[in-house]
Order: sequence, then structure tokens, then C-alpha cells
Amino acid sequence: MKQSNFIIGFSIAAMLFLTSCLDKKETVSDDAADIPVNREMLAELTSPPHVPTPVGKRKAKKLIVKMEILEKEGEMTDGVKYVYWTFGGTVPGSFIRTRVGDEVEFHLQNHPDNKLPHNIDLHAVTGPGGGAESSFVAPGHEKVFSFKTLNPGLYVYHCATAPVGMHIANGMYGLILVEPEGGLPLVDKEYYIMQGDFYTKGANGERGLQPFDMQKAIDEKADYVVFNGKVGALTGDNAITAKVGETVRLFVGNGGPGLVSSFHVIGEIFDRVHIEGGDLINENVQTTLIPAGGAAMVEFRVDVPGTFILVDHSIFRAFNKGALGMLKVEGEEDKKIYSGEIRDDIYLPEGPGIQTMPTTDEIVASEIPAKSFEEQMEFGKQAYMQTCFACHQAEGQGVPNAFPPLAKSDYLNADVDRSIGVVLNGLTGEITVNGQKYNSVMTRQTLSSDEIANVLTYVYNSWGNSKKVVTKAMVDKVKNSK
Ligand code: HEC
Ligand SMILES: [Cu+2]
Repeated sequence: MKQSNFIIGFSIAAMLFLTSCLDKKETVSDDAADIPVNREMLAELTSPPHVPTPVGKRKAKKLIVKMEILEKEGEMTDGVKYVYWTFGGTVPGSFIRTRVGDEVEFHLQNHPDNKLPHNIDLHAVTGPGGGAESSFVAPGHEKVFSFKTLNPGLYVYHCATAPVGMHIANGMYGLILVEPEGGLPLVDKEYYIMQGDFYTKGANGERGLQPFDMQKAIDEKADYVVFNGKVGALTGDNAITAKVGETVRLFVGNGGPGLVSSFHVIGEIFDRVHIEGGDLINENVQTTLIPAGGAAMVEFRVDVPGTFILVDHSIFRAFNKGALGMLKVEGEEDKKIYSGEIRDDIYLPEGPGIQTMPTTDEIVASEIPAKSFEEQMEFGKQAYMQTCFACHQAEGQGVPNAFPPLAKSDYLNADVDRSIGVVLNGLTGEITVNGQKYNSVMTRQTLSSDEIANVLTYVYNSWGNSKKVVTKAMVDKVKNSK
């Protein structure tokens, strides 16, 4: 009896001792208030997708941040204009990089040409409104306030002027990083990416200057969901890059205003994720959830070359609303890690097994050649909806900066044999379609000569194209000419 009392007493004491130790650890942020600052420094601010130099071992400082608000017209996607409200002239706004214990003197400048007052709420601030109450600034004015960075992490900042949702929807958000003492571990490449949803009077793709649509925003029916403020901000020539063997850190935020992001990189696994931008690290992650008004630090090593597609895995947003970016990795292939296509076999479930069929010459049993133009169109449409639709879209309109249009395509219409070749063999490298450059990959389509004739006849006789008829003989001629 006595002994067990003693044991209980002892373990309670031990627990108290342990918890008081844990308490110590968790009050790190209070200690940060006492970190002394020496000297002043003007903060380096960068536009997305770039980030300022790491803080490394530098001591805490009085860090002067000068952030200018600009209301300016930009392009949401080809032919679609939008008036963005910005911190620093970009969406997302300039990246701010600090370390724990810095005393940030924030200068918020509202350009005299702007029409509206704005302010800033930084989630890294401990204080009323995250700074919003002290920073409300009219056009042609500058407000100054100061705060000490107490908690390390990656934080969102945004405008909080009424109607708050509208200011955020127009692009008023960005990221501020507070590095821990000694800095984050160094990596080879760092990039800044932020998702946002946009609501326009016209439907997705409707041309001209599109005003903000409050009702759609309230209903959370986004016309555009994009990375870095516009469709294609991170694709083609704007893709972020790395070399095989390098480590990459993405500072990913979500401005919202309405939607959460299921952030994923096709063909990569995140080695480490600072969940919600905080201290907790999860490893070996496929998709990380980034709340509206939240962030994550995502780290991985790139092991093989190729184009890796960044998406919001709420996948219609990626392929139909713009939430698609690219990471282009150059370097040596490693067939151990990824083989590439080894064989293309025909699989016949009723047959004796898998038969090797190196090319598409042979005709799949079920296929019957079309007897008339109408039948070619009908079969062609079926083939289109099964194979081409996913990339080139229902009306052949394509996806800006990713998949070229087939509708009214000058590239398609200029040369039938070349187009047959594209479907037969696939296509890589830079091409120009209707004045826009594409530099991507179309894989070889496994279709028979008849199917290729039908699908191209359908494409040529749809969406304002040149109405050519493609026959099996024409396809075979191209096939045998190489
Ligand atoms: C996996 C996505 C994908 C699929 C499926 C696909 N394509 Fe493509 N296609 C592309 C890409 C990407 C390019 C541009 C390649 C480049 O940049 O070199 C392209 C280019 C083309 C071009 C030349 C450029 C133009 O716009 O005129 C034609 C013609 C074409 N595809 C036809 C087809 C047809 C017909 C099908 C269906 C049988 C098809 N594609 C299926 C992705 C795809
Ligand atoms: Cu604002």
C-alpha cells in the first residue's frame, strides 16, 4: 500500500517535472520577445515565384519593409483582362522573409493613382487585426506600424478592408516567412507559389475586361482557380526549374478567398511537408491540404528528369480552371527509378494472354471501317471523346499554355500529313499554334489507321477547321514514309 502510494506520488512529481519541461519548450515564442535587435536593414522583397535570400545565421534586426499597393489591369488568361489589387504589383504580393525576433517596421504605401483605401493583416503578427487596425491607408498615404516576429513559420498576409472577401478575391494576399534561429536547412531551389480563386462576370474564357462578380464569390463558384494570379503563370516558359539531384522547397500558400487547395505534384512525392506552415513535419506525402488563408512548406529531391505538373487535385480546377503549373527537371535519366515506356502490348481479355504488338498496324478485332463521311464523323467523334478530349477539350479549344487548340488551328490546317504524323507518332518540342508557343509532350496515340482517319476527319470538319477528309490510305502513306 505504502509503496504504491509512493510510486503514485513519485510519478505525479515526475509528470509535473516533465510537463514543466515541455512548458518551457512551448514558450519559445515568449522568449522570442526578448531577443535583442541590433541595427537596421531594408528587407529584400521579391515577386513570385522568387524568394529572397535565406536569413542564415544573421542576428535579429530591425527590418524595414516597404510595401506599395497598386491597383492595376492584368491578364487572367489569353484575351481576358482583370483589374487586380496588389501588394507590390503582383499576385500574390511580394514575398517577405524574416527571422524570429526581428522587429519589422512595416511601411504600407497606397499609390496616389489607386481608387480605394486598403490595409494589411499579417498572420505572423501578434496583435489586434494582425496589423489591420494600424495600417488602414487612403490613396496617396503611407502608414507605418511595427511588430516583433515571435513564432517561426510560413504565414499568409492579406488585405482586410471591407468588403474583405472582395479585396482578397482581387488578389490582395501574399506570404511572409519567419525563419527559426539559424535559418531553415538550406536547399538547392526555393520557389513561391500561391493559389487563388477568381470570380468574373463572364464565364471562364469570356474575353474582354471582366469585372468581379460578388454573387459568384458568395456562392464560391469560381471561374478561375490559378497559381500566382493568372492561368499559365507557371507553365511553358514560366515553369519553375531544377536539375536532377537537387533539393527543392516550395513555399505554397492559398489566398482563397473561398476554396481550399489539395496541392499535389504529379510524379513527385513530397519528402517533407511543414504542415500548415508550422513546425510539424510529415514525411512521404502525396497531396497536402492548404486551407484558405493558410500555407505549407513542401520539400523534395528531384531524382529523374521530366516535366512535373503542379495541380490542385480537385482536378477540374487544374484542367479546366487554371490551377496547373510546371516544374521542369533537367538531367540524366535513371532507368532504375523510372523506366519510361518499356513495351506497348495489346491486351485482349478473351485471348490467350498478352500479345506483343510493337506498332499500331494491326487492327483491333472490334473495328469496322466507316462506309461514309457521316460514319467517319460519327466514329471520329467517339474516338475524339475517348482519346483527345482530355487534353484538347470538348470544343477543341485546348488549355492555355498546356494543350494547343485544335479549333481553327493554323498548325493543324496547314499540313494534313504533318497532323497525321502527330497522331501517329506523338509530338514533342516547341511549336507555335495561332501565335502561341507550346513546348510540351503529346504521347503517341494507340489508334489504328482507320481510327486516325476518322478522328482527324472529325477534327478537320469541326470548329471552323478546313473541312479536309482524311482516309486510311492517307494515314498508311504517312506511316510507311518514315
Ligand atoms: C495527353 C494529352 C494529349 C492527348 C490525349 C492528345 N494530345 Fe494532341 N497535343 C498535346 C500536346 C501537349 C500537344 C503539343 C505538343 C508540343 O508542344 O510539341 C499536342 C499537339 C497536337 C496537334 C498539333 C498542334 C495543334 O494544335 O494543331 C494536333 C493536330 C493534335 N495534338 C491532335 C490530337 C488528336 C487528334 C488527338 C486524339 C487522337 C490528340 N491530339 C490527343 C496533347 C495531347
Ligand atoms: Cu484592399
